[in-house]
Amino acid sequence: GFNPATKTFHSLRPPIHLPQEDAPISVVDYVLSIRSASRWPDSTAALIDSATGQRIPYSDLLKRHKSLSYYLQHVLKLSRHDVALVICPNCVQVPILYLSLLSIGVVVSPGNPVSTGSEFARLVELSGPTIAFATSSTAYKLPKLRLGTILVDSPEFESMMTHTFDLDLNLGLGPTQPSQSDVAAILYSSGTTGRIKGVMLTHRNLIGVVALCRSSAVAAGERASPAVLLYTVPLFHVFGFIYSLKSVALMETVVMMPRFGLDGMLKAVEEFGVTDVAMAPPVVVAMVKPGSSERYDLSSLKSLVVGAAPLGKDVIAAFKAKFPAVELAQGYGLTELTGPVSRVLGPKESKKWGSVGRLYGLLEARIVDPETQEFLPPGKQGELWVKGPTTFKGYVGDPEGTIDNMVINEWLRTGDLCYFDDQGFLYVLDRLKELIKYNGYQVAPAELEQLLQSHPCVADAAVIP
Ligand code: AYL
Repeated sequence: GFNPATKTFHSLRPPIHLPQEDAPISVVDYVLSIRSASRWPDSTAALIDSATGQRIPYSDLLKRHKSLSYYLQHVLKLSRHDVALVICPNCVQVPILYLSLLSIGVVVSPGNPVSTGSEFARLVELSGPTIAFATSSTAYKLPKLRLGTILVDSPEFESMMTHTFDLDLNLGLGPTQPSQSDVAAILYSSGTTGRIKGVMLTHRNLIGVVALCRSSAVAAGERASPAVLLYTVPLFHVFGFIYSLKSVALMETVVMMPRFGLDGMLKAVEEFGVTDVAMAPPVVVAMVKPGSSERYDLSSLKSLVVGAAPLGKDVIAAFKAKFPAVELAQGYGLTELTGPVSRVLGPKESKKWGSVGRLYGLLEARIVDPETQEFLPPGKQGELWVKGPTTFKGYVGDPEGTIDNMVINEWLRTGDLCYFDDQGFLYVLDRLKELIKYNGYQVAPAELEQLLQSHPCVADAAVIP
């Protein structure tokens, strides 16, 4: 709701309670504490590899996580504040690796596996990792690090996860126990100004985001069986990164696709009874093209969570016509806010076509006139500012002091042109910096892209000034 006195939009979702800020817990402690309250049995599949059909139940995931954490800490001697690069395509080993590194306070720094050698050199320069985890197809591009590179698709890694170290010793974490204010992850984003930046997220940020993901799962109601999620989003990007944590917290089954392709995705939906798919808009655009999906049985699908870029109204209309039983839930977020900011929740809200939904609990927002800096009421367009416990800690290095410009009195300037309607639904028009000036008018590239995408012969489109 909008408070006219403070000119602030408050979340209309139920309040969310976070652990005490000074409690010495990591995001993994938090995830596992939620998990243990779940009503699903530990035989539930945690991870399925869509290529090989390998299935790892939760009981096994926990054993692997414990074993790997022990190895990282006591054999490799990794400890709190060390940085580990993770350069892997989506695969079942990665979520287990994330949990293990995070639980011993090692900073996880995942990069895009298709980056070039010089791009990796830049990541290394930015975040100073001591070790890298990669696959045999990506390792050759990495510079040499102090502790080298470990291949997650090797038999050695498999035995690090499955070797029964004497876990009963219960050595405890000692000095490696992270505190919530520790940096947990460095994600890379080119942000609004082109050059790649390392976005530092703390355990507190990640705890906040897992809590808000859980709250929307609670609000959506209990399911008769565990959700089966397919990630088409990469695990190195904030969307996939936080999903890999929230899925464990909610005991979802995650179907991992190493290489994205539309047919592979649809086949996996049919084969594994996928209920939810996390994706970016181009996948929705591809799904609605005639002839793209008719050959598959997609009856298990309940919802698509679509975020990370604008989704055209025509695409939404075409999707609803073609898949009337599937909920199309748009979400909006950004790396600097640890991902999710708003989402559409449930069939009622999804009637608000084109909206990216309502603010998650824990968050407040303002719409600010870019010229006068005035705070605007519902219905008026301006830059979206957001405040909450998921605001990032800063950029690594940051010699230009970018964050001073971006976070003002705890309010994060998103750089997005948005408005709220009078029921608290958020609409994203475009990125302020990308607006095209044409004859003095502001033209949103997203609007032109949507028009082009609506043509049946156009697969996808990007518009630049
Ligand atoms: P970054 N509609 C329009 N633009 C969007 C949307 C959307 N639904 N979502 C993100 N953007 C744009 O850091 C917007 O300009 O994170 C925003 O500033 O790669 C920028 O993308 C941020 O890009 C979720 C839901 C994660 C969304 C995300 C988005 C992550 C994109 C988790 O649950």
